[in-house]
Amino acid sequence: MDLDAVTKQSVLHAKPDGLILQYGTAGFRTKAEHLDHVMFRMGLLAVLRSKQTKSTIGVMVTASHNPEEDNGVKLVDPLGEMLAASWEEHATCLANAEEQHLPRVLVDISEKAAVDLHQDAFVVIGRDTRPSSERLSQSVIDGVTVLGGQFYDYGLLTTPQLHYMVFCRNSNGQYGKATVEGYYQKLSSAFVELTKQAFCRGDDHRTLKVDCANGIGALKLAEMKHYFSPGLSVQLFNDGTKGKLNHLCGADFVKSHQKPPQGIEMRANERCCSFDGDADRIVYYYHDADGQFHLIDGDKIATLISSFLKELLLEIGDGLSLGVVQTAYANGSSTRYLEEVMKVPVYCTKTGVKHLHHKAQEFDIGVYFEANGHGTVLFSKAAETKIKQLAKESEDEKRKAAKMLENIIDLFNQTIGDAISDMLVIEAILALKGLTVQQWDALYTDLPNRQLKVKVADRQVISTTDAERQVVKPPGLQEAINDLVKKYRLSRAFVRPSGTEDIVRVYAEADSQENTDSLAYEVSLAVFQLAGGIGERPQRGLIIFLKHYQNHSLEIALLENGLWFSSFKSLLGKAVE
Ligand code: 16G
Ligand code: MG
Repeated sequence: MDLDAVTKQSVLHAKPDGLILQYGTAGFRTKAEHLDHVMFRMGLLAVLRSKQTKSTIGVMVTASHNPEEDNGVKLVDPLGEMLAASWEEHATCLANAEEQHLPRVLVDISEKAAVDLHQDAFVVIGRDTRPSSERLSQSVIDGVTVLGGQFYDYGLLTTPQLHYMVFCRNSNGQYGKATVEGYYQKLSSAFVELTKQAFCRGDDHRTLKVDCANGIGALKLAEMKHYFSPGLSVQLFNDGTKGKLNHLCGADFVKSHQKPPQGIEMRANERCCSFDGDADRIVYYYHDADGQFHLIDGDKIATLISSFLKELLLEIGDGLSLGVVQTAYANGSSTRYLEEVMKVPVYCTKTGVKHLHHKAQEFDIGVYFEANGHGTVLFSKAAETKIKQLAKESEDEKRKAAKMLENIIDLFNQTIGDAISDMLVIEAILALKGLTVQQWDALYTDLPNRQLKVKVADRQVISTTDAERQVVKPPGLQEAINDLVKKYRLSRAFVRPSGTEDIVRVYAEADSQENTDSLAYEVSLAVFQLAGGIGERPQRGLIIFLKHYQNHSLEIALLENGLWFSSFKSLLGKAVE
């Protein structure tokens, strides 16, 4: 390591005094103007990780669904997975080292992680469409080159595409060709093969409206759509030509506000979906004939996919295990449906893709989805081999099912949740099963739920256990939550410190929206009182304004904890007309 060269270069990417950042759930994320030194240092770290693993490492510059002014960075490990936890600590140390300590921290990491400094290093880089991303990815490149690493800059990519590239390179092309073209071809040919029978029938499942959050998903889907048309024709909205990234659109907006994005033309019963800013999340939705909005989130996506896979597994009859992994945010109705109706084992992990991903690896076939629409399906090597063999050797029906599974394996991006890949899987299943979006939605009815945020002086005073469903500290908070939950039917509530924002998140569900909102409010208040709340105390929902809405009903918007949430249409309905 030429530490003098590092010191010289680092001055050009100086760390602002006193700035402390943490490699969180999805890497570093903050205002773009504070990230130059972090990018340079993540270039350095990627070289060390590459030398240590003797593999290609990825660096993605993105802040996903955050506002356009933010940015972020995360490292991708050799199998296309998120960076190993022990290296997250190294990342945090390196990012926070004062200028003069940088060489020592680099040496420390190399020693602790037993990095062979003579080994070659190769790093691949991708970035989203934020105005700051190009400059910041150049800082990553500066870090890589000053430590003598080789690199390939893919330029604009979705996050899942970068994960795919890393795995392709480290599997010597076995997973696919490490080019954007290779990605389009792999997914599209699996989709076309899988849907052959359905699309011959000429049903009307063929158009889908996609809200691209004014992000990278729009560019990539526009390039890719010719590969899978005419089987499926996608119509892009919020493609970045006019609007601002993630502003009033995208999967995160739709999920958290439970309403459609701006900038999309929805007709009754039309199937629509939204990607987030870096295209690793997807949610579906539609308006019914009465103008009511229906959200189909990650839980329902997991249910659709698991039931399809379970049917195919029964047909091939080979005893392969199927498991579903969720987080505490999964709607109680989805868990009940999966366990009691579908008889599929369900597991709960902490929030964050890496936790779900690792749990899902324990099954022959592991389906994982967060309610927010992030997820994929993992197939073990043994399952893949078995399925491939059955697709060649077995008889008729069995072979047909095995062939479908074979194509599904190729259609999923197994490195990480991928909005484009998930969209194609969902479209294929709906077409093959002849299901409308309403029929899919009707699998079960979501319990009313509410998420709130509480500001506290230090969110780390809250620690949790049992996959974030129980509070351990501060004392008395869990008991208070238990007492509040007991007051309502079908109720559940939990709180956890956010990994991406300086707040505590509160989740509640119960038998009615009114009860859910009361429970969420009461739990917020308990957090405020017992965990050092700051600023304004949580307030019960206030009716802020009433206005006429389509077909003479009323829209009532509520403000709670300073946050706008939900519009209840027809709440007063005809009574006021
Ligand atoms: C990150 C995670 C996402 C998680 C979210 C939780 C990845 C790639 N992304 O966006 O999975 O749901 O954080 O945010 O891991 P929170 O901790 O602020 O609730
Ligand atoms: Mg994202």
